[in-house]
Amino acid sequence: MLPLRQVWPDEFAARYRAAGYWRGETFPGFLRARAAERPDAPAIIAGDRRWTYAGLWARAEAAAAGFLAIGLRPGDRVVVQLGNIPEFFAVVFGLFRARMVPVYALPGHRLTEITHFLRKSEAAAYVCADRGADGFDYRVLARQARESEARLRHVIVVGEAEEFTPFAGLDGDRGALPGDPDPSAVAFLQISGGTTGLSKLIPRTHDDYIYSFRASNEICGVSPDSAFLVALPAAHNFPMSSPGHMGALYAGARVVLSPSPSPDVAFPIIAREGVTITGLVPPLALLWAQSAPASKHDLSSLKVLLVGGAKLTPEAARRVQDSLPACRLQQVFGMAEGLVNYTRLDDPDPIVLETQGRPISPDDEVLILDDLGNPVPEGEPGNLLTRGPYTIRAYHNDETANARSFTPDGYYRTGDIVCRTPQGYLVVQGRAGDHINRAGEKISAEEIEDHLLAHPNVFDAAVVSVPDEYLGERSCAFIIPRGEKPRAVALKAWMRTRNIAEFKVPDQVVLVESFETTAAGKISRKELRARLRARLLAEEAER
Ligand code: OOB
Repeated sequence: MLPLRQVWPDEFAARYRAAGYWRGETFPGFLRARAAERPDAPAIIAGDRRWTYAGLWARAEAAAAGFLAIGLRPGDRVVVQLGNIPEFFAVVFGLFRARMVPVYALPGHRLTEITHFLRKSEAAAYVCADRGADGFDYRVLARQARESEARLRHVIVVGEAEEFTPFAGLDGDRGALPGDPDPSAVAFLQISGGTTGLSKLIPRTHDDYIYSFRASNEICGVSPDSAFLVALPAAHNFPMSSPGHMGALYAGARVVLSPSPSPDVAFPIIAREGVTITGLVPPLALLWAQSAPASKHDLSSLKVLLVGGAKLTPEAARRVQDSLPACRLQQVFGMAEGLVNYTRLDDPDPIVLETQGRPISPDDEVLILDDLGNPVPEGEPGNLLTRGPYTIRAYHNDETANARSFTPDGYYRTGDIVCRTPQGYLVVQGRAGDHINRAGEKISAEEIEDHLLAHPNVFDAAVVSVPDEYLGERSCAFIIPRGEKPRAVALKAWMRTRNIAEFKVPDQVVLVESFETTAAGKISRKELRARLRARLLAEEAER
């Protein structure tokens, strides 16, 4: 099994420790401490289910002992695919407690993605629910995964387990539990937005990740009296750590789970639980802005609304801020690889509405470079590169991606094009890579093109992003047919049989006779996508 590592050079590690960013805390360590300090305080709330800090810790220890009892070992990786249910927390803290490593899949992922995570992480187990909030039966997926992945030794199911191991029955000898992990060890694997090809695995350490949400708590005003609403999927980095449910648990605050981010589900929960803070992607924030003024639910407890994951335009930001006057909008521009920027709660309106914030840490190093690697003049757009106390230095098990995504001196190439204001705030202008940011879900053009090319009537395919009023961006697949022309609906239906997440199915399909070539011959994929996109936009503008 490949070792899990995330290593900063010694002089950087020493600096981050000396500055007090890395304090030697661990996930099981901080939860045990909170459970001792405030055993009866509510930790997790989901509908009528309420777990106290002591209850959550006891469940995590039972799960940890149970994982060991069925034969899993410290260091094992475990793909976790759970929605916004309390068991998510019992499972992941159980894994942390047993020194195992969660690999965070999203509820929308299907067999293709899950198999990729299982393989890439060399996982020994997969944890899922019997069914998702949308009714999807994960046991069917588990059966298929087990067939193709010999290494997968255990499938653990929350709910009706059928032939698999029921999570509810897990328990074991607490005396067999190991001591707390090394704070500089990898705590979990997060997944990348997948800008090129398949998602990469992001190893985050206890030290680095805990710093990112502890500092976020301060920036977002999270205290023990806060109640954080998890409206986006709990496994996504944004609701996990900005400041997220992990920030809330670190603070001893309440984590309130919503099965859906839609206003009709989330608003009554906000009113009932006195939610004080939450995070949304821009399309949802706009939906909330539309519904809030006429809502019969009392939303006055909500003090901070974080919006990020995709660009929030100044006009949209204004609408969101105006619709919730008692609540402060906070823009957040972050990435699962590390760097997170926030507008600050006391920033004046123009900064909050027009920028995507500034970095968390004084030691976040930010470079804005032209395509040749030279710094751009102040205020000009360029490629954003970064390194710092919670930005990874390498992906797991992916030398090709590492060579492409990191500079020799350890900067991560974010792929984003940004400008920096004189006060150090970043304004996102776009991105260099070919991915589609569909309402915060990142889709790799290359990955979808690969699927399309497997269709017998597709000669060639190019996938591009097009601006979309609601989603921010949607995906459009240009297809050169071969033989019988495939119909758009049929092609989309066929894509669904590829067992991929629904958000990756192209929103639009355009058949063309050929792709452009230049006098010099074939043009690059990147150039081709850019031209096709421009052509589509020009045609749409004419209509
Ligand atoms: C968050 O994380 P990822 O890993 O799903 O996606 C990161 C990418 C960024 O590189 C950027 O391209 C885009 O998402 N992005 C934004 C943005 N926030 C993220 N683009 C424009 N404006 C923003 N405010 O999406 C994520 C992780 C932690 C906190 C927030 C978002």
